Amino acid sequence: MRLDDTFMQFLLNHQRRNKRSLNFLILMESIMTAARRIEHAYKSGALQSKLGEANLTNVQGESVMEMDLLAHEIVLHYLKASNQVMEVTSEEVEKEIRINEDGRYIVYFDPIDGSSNVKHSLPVGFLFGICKRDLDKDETYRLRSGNEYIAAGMFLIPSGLFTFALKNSGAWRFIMDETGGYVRPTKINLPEEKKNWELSWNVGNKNYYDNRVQSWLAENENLYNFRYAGSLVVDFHRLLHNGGMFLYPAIKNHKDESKNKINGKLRLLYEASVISFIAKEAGGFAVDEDGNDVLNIMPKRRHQRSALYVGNRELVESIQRKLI
Ligand code: AHM
Ligand code: MG
Repeated sequence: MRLDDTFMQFLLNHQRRNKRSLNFLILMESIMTAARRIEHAYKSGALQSKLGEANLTNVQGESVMEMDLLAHEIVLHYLKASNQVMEVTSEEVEKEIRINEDGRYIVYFDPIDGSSNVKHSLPVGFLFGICKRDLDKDETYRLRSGNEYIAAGMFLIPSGLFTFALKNSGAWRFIMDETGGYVRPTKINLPEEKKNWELSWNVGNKNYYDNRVQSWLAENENLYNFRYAGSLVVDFHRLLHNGGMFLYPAIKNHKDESKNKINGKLRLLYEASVISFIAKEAGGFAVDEDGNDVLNIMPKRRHQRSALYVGNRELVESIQRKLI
């Protein structure tokens, strides 16, 4: 019988080695439990007719799926139960949710990333970023930049894969075993070898990208394979294996003005910063529409959007030279 190392063993060793508290383990246990629950709900979603729309729109004016709401409730429930969390921000709720004034952590999450995949039972994600509250002074409840995250992760649902990054310590992949536990830590790095590099972007938007982006694409798009699943977690998961770049640029000059997204589509706190944090720990880099390092962006609004160019440093720096 093969007895694999579990996520909790991995984290316990990390905390001990770095002489850190065990509070973080309690927090992560609640996130792992939530992910297992979401996996189960998603796998049985079609049978239970839970993959439809909730007939609501969210804070961003986008239609909400039943699964978005269910996953949000699951994550919130387990975060509350952990007693470790001061405040959370969820994609599904406009304002912050205060949980425990004495909690050590702040959590930003998107309970279901890639909602348009839900009704087709295609893979989706669950993204989270974790910051520590101000412990040496009164907490000001300010929003944090990606550089202040201490950890971030993404679950690929329902494939049972989990990618987890720890500040200045690297990124790891875990797989779900037959008992539902996440096991077998494997260190991951974006491959430098260009053979399998891919570009990932919504080709349908190409004519509405800034000229600088269109010019970069004209020079580069034929050099690499193209893949796009419509879920950031799925697309970035492929990139972590194969290398390349994911881009969701600003959309300008659309014939239908309501389709313009001058700041891109992805949300900074629980999408762009989370993916950029994981990318950095896997040896990569991420910039926004002006070529700024995404991890340096100080959020002004909770659900602020950002364009995103993320992947192998060489490719991101190449487009950055056009953007700045
Ligand atoms: P969501 O949070 O509503 O699911 O939106 C985020 C998703 C990302 O996962 C994905 O990269 C992007 O939106 C796809 O957008 P588009 O359909 O415009 O290509
Ligand atoms: Mg979402």
